[in-house]
Amino acid sequence: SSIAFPKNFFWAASTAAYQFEGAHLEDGKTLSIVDKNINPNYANTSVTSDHYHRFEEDVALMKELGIKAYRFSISWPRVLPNGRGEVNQKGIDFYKKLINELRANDIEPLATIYHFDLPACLQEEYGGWSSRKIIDDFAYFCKVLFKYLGGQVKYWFTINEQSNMFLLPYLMEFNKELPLEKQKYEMNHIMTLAHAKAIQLCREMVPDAQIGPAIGLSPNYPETCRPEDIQAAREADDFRTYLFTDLYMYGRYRDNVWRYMEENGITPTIQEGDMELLQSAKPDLLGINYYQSRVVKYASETMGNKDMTINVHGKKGETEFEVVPGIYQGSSNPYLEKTDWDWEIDSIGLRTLLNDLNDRYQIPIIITENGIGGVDKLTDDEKVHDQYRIDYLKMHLEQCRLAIGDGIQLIGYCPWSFMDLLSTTSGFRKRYGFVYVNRTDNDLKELRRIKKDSYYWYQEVIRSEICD
Ligand code: BGP
Repeated sequence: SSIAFPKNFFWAASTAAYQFEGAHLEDGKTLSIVDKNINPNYANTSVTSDHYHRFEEDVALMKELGIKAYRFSISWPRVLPNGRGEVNQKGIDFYKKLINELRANDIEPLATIYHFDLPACLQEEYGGWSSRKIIDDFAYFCKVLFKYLGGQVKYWFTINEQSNMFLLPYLMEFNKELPLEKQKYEMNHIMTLAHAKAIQLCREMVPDAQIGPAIGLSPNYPETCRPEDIQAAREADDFRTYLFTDLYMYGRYRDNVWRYMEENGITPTIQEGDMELLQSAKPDLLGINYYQSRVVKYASETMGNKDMTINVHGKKGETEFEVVPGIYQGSSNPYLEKTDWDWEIDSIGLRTLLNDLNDRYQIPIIITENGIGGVDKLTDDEKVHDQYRIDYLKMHLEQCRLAIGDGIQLIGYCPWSFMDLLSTTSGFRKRYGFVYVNRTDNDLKELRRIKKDSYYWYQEVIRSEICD
């Protein structure tokens, strides 16, 4: 077809520190809240893929794969073991070496500043994201990164999936004594302020860099053409997408979301200067993590509020949907195939989402995550036949291409994940990588790297820039 991927498109791949590095207490690093709270039924964060010790071998595999850019995250407690104050030279050195290795191989580093791993000491000291004290500590962490790494890193992502931290409480620690909903909106406000500070600092310290959030988003479809369900789907977009993106892009709260918070007595505390700060920090680009779409229908006022229960065992049907009384409740899509973890496979939803965001914001977009988690098997002759992953990525890339034809300024695609790594909910049973890591939850084996079929497929896509 006549639609081509743009010149200098970032053919890339993604990882995150606590899921990939291991060495969770090495060379001065202290524990993060995810290190402590990870599901104890599966592998923990102590070794994961051992990237900390094998980064040179891993970058060589990236080079051979042909990726032009690599998205990784920087561990806050590795760089600042006390959350603030003295910089851990060995922590900074690790990232410097990694970045130099990437640059030496012509791979553009795309760095995420915060990917769920708050230093546990800050959680203990003042409750982490529930306190405005974190804004200064986060700003200090950003300053350290911009000072030591800003010369080499020109693409930054502030916070990964603020939207999901909000939806999936296992990524945050909440005070059990206080109402959960109230805490979520408060933390969301504080986190957005921290994100805005990071953008301000980046402008001052690394003026030639580009910076934005990485948001986990799904478009919401109505379950039926009942007008109540159509309205519910629009409001689900307001509560689960535009609440975050309007704050990032315009520094304002959606009226209907604000009204809901007022009616329920859960508005965040807004101090003088907050909204001005948010308005002054417009991102240069949006990072979008896309895995699936969602279906919703109207939920009556009398229903109880309910969080989503996610499937952690990989047995179909375990997911329980969210309920926001008077607004919407989640439902399942009978037209879509689902993964064993109940994630609904919908490549067209990605095109829909990209168009919705572009209509609203006209800003460059990069897909910071997209991929499929499943059980992979190593054959006796050392192969991994992950055709289901090739099928998934191929469909989604095709929709990216169509979205480019629609006029979306798509600048890159970072599948999740470059290599197998720890799934936060399901350990090493649920894999995402182009490269297999030879270990299980309980047996580290020798952690050898083995290229899957999808690795060779992606290599050819990057070489030809054709996605079939
Ligand atoms: C995103 C996270 C990633 C990654 C991915 C897959 O929400 O940003 O860190 O984990 O989802 O999720 P999971 O490993 O739970 O399947």
